[in-house]
Amino acid sequence: MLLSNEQLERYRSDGFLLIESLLDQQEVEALRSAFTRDCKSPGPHLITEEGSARVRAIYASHRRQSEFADLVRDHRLLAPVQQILTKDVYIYQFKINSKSAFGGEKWSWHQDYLAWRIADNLPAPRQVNVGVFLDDVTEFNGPVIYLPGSHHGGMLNDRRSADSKSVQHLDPDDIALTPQQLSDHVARRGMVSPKGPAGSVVFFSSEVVHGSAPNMSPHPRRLLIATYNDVANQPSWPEQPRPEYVVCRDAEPLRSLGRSFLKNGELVSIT
Ligand code: HL5
Ligand code: SIN
Ligand code: MN
Repeated sequence: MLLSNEQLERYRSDGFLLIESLLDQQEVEALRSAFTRDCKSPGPHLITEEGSARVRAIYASHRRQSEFADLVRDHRLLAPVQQILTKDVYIYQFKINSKSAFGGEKWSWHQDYLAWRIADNLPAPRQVNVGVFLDDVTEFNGPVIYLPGSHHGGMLNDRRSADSKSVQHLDPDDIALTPQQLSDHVARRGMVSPKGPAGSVVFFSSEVVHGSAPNMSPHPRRLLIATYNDVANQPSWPEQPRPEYVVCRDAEPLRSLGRSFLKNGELVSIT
């Protein structure tokens, strides 16, 4: 699977690109079961909503469940990432943001690369995020909203706020845009929230501003986000590097499976 020149052009201009129904229903089911299974392994990689036992996010599932280990090598995800970024890429971060029905909380407006520059000394914004919809995404269940073109001007902020929302990871709340910054950007090119059936995929830049509203609908919105980084762009590790679940250490270039991750029900084991 390769992106057309027109799709590449859209990614470069907007900072994101939606491909509807890239994965089929059987594959989505397999990923959902792997997610449910993974949520049963306790640890700091599991982040709950404030004052609740509900899962807000879970990190590094690709290190524990083969479905995800294979998915990140699936040619439908990896080939476009290589086209956008470079041939040698690895997984920098893997997370599933689970916005549950009736109360999944918001994710504040932010740029990802700022988090990684502050927390991990990541030298350059040479990442592509791949967002995989594990549920149908509609206007009702808290879709991610992007500000098209906002990846062109570099980082809008330069520090983390003093009060941290979560110690396990850097919550977008801690690096959120000001209302003024947001209004200025929206006045330029507006806001877009890609929607589509489960199995749809959004490729998005680590510089594009994005955020999402709470989910007050009766439908969950589970979103898997795999962040690929250029192998030549490793963090220069700070004195106290963050745990491996939030910044992956395995920087071996990923090799494509050359097939869909569930072809013939086949899964390769975790490496
Ligand atoms: N939670 C991530 C981290 O690395 C950063 C956020 O969406 C990415 C801003 O801790
Ligand atoms: C994020 O940027 O990681 C959060 C986006 C979302 O899950 O809505
Ligand atoms: Mn983000």
